[in-house]
Amino acid sequence: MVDVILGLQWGDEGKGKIVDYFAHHYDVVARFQGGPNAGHTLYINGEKIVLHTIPSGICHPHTLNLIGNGVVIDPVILKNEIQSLEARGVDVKSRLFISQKAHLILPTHRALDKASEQAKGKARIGSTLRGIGPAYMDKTGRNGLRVGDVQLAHFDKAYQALRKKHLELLSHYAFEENIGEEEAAFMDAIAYLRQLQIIRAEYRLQDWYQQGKRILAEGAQGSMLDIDFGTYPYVTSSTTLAAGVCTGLGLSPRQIGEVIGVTKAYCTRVGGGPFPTELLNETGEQLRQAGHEYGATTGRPRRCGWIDLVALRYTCMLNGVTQLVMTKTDVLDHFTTIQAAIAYRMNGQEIREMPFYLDETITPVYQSFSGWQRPVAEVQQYHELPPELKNYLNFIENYLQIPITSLSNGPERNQLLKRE
Ligand code: 2SA
Ligand code: MG
Repeated sequence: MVDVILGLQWGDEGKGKIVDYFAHHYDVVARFQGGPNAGHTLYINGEKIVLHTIPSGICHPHTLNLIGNGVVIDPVILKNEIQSLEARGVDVKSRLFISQKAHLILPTHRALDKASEQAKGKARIGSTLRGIGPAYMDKTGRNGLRVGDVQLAHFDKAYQALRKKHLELLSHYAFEENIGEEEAAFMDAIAYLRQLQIIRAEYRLQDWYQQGKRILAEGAQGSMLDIDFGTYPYVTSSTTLAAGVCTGLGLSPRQIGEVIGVTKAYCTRVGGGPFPTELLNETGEQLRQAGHEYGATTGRPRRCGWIDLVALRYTCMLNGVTQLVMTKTDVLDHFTTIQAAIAYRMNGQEIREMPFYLDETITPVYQSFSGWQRPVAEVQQYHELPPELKNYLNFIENYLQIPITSLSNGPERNQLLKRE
């Protein structure tokens, strides 16, 4: 069976660390959606590594790593990422495979992303400006260029045609950008890409599956950023849910096994859009400082708030989550009181379902918990956790009706407690 690890909130749940931790149980780690908008941060022997495109299994020498067809690739970012891993002594090229069917992000996609955000003004999505939206628009609009195209004679012509279309669009936005330099880097990176292992990934994945290789699909962003079920239009442009594993890798639904959902002990969001439990006060700032909540890709400060169980119950349902991993519990160490949203108040009524449109008139209904007020980062066994934390975890498990099987209590690979 193919297991899945994905984020249940608005991204940055700490999936990178969890995938890296679980990776030694797997032979293949595959990314199925998103692109370099993702920032998966790993700490290995005190060294920080941020991955944007390459699966988080890459630091385990025995794993094969696959970038699936559902991913959009910026070849310049991919090249830089490979080179920086190689500089750290990681052997990448023999263990990295790329689907022929993954779409390319062009320099003009990035310009279009900027132009579109600028034109939206206050209503901007707060995109990472990595060209994600425009690249997926070209995919569904049937204009896109795919990785396999770089191996074909028509590539230059097809590139020029798409570039021309984009420049016309940009002129409508009255957006001028000199893409000359970026384009030179892009062409260099395309030449580099041609030397990588570009494969018919859906078949090879099936071979690996038949050979009994253990496969892990790694999600990016978070379920509340899903194009269909997230807080639309403040979402990303891909299917971030478990359903995306099938379309983004070419697997059948019958091949999915465990769905491991990752949630922070609290909640964050970067970019615009509704966030019912957001704390625009001192407490929110405390969470940001204690949790080092700054975007791994863009460095933007993340918005912080309490855990939202209405949203979590929704994303657990949509993903068919079989077990939960809670991260960054140590960030709550110093709080005297901790809160969790258990319902929303909307038009004077309490609801437990995600409304069609989340606006400011919707307010969370909180349940309060006493904090544990001592550091949990050094705790080695689950049963040694403070009773207040256990109480918090039990409440969440009961609410969601899904077990929390691991708890991450610090950034390092070894700071993870398995439930006995
Ligand atoms: P985009 O760039 O078109 O996908 O942006 C659309 C929305 O999706 C959000 N988004 C993210 N939210 C959290 N983390 C993401 N990755 C980086 C990280 C972000 C960063 O790991 O920290 O470094 O800023 C990510 N990627 C996209 C985005 O904020 C928009 O709201
Ligand atoms: Mg991230």
